[in-house]
Amino acid sequence: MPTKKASSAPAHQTAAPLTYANYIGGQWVPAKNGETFANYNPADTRDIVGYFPHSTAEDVAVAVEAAAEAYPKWRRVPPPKRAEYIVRVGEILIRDKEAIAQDMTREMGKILKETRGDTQEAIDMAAFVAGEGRRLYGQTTTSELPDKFAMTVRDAIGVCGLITPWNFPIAIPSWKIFPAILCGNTVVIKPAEDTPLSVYRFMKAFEEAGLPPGVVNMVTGYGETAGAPLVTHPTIRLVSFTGSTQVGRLIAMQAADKGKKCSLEMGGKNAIIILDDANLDLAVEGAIWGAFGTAGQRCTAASRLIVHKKVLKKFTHMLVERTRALRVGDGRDPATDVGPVVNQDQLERVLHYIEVGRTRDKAKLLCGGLRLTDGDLAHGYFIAPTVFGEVDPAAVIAQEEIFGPVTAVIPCHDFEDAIRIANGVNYGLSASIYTGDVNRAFRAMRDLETGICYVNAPTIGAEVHLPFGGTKGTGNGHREGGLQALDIFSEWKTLYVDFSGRLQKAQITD
Ligand code: UN1
Repeated sequence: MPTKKASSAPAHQTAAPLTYANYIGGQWVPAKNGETFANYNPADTRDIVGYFPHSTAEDVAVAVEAAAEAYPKWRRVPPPKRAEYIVRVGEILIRDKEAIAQDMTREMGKILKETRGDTQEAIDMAAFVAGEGRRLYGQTTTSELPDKFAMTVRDAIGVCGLITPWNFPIAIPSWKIFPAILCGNTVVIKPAEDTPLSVYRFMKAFEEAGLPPGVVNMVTGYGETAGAPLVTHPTIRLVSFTGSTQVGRLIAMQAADKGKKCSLEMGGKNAIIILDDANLDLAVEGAIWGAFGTAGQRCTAASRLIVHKKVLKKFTHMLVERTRALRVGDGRDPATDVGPVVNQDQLERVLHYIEVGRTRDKAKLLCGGLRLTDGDLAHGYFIAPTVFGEVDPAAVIAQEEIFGPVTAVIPCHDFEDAIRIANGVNYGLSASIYTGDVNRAFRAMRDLETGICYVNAPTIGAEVHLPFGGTKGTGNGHREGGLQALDIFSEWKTLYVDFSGRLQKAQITD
C-alpha cells in the first residue's frame, strides 16, 4: 500500500506525494535498498505524482522467485478458472476507469479521452482473453498408424518477464499479462519508469480480484537497473518487450544468448498515403489524429503523409490550418487536443529532430517547430504540433522514428511512387491509404509491407482481437493481440496415444 512520505510537497500541491511499493508474492514491499525515484507530471513538473521503488537485481530476484513458486500450482488451474480472475479484473477496471484515466493523464500527459481509451483497451483485452479460457483450441488429427490418436494442446512456458512502455501504460501491460496468465504462466512486469502508477493500479485490480499471490508481480525502476536483470535472470523463460528498437535489439541478443523465448514490439515510421481521389476532409481529419494523437507518441503514429501531387497544395493547406488550431495544454483540461511529451529526454529528442529537419534535411517548416512556454506551459514538456512540407523520402525526419508531434508531408507522383515511398523505411508496423478507388485500395493492401494496413482510416486505432505487430525493424515475427498473442505465451505440445497394445513404428515400413 502507498504510504505518505515525510518530505514536504511543492507549495501548489494539496497533499504530499505518496510512496508506492513493489508487488511481489501478493505483498507490497519497498526496494531492498529503500530507494525511490520520483514520478513527475509532464504537464507540470512541479507536481510529483508519487515515489516508486528504485528496484535493482535483488528485488527482481525476489519477484522472479515468487513467480516461480506460484507457477506449478497456477499451471494446473484449469484455464476457465484462470479466466474468471481476468473477468474480475476487467470488472474492476470498468468500475475504476475514470480514476485510472485521471492518474494516467497526470503521469504521462496524454489527454483524458485517450487515457480513457487506453483503459478501455485493457477492459476489451480482459473480455477477449477471458473468453479464450473456454477455448484455447488445439487440434485433433489422424495418425498414420491404426489404433493411435494424435492431438495438440497449448502448454504454459514458465515465468515471463514483461517490460512495458509509457505510451500505453495499461493497454500494453494488458496485452501481455492477460494472455500470459491465461496460458498458465506467471509473470514479473517492469513498467516504464514514467508510468508506474498505471501499472500499480493494474496490480491493485489483480489483488482485489483475488489472484493467487505470485502469479503477477511488479517491480518498478529503470531499464538498466531493474529491466536488464529481469531479462537475464536464469529462471525467466520468456521476455516480452515493447519499446525502442535500440533496447529491443539488445534484449534480443541477451535472450538469444540465454536461449530464452523473446517477443519484441519496437518502432515504426508509419505512412498515410493520400491519393488524388481521396476524400480530403476525411484524410485531413485522419492525418491529424494519426500524427498528433498521444502527441505523436505511438508506435503507430502517422509521421509521414505521402500526398499525390495533384492534391498536395490543397491537402497541405487544410492540414496546416487544422494543425494550427490544435489546442496544446494539460491533458486533464477537456479543451486540450494535444498534451505534453512524456519527459525531458523526449522533449530534447523531438526538438533535435525538428532541428535536423530544418537544417540537415532542409525541409520546409510549415507550422510548429518549437517548445511552448507561455504561462503554465513553461512548467511542462509542450511542443507545438509540427508539420514539415516538401520532405524528401530519404530525409532523416522521413526515415527515423521521432515519437513526437511531428509529421512530414512527402509529395508523390502516382500510386506506385506512393507505395515505393511508404515501403522505403526500415520499419513495418502500420500504413494507411485514402482513396475512393477500390482497386487501388486492394492493391495497397497487397503491396504495403506492414503488419497493419488501414483503408480510409489513419494508422492508429488497432483493436485487441486482431493481431498487432509489424515487419522489418518493428518486430521479430510475433504478434500481440488476437489469438496470435497466445502463440507468444504458450508452447504447442503434441500428444500421441497408442491404444493398439503393441509397438507400432511410424515411418518404418519393414
Ligand atoms: C502504439 O502505437 O504504441 O492502434 C500502440 C492504436 C492503439 C495501440 C497503439 N490501439 O493506436
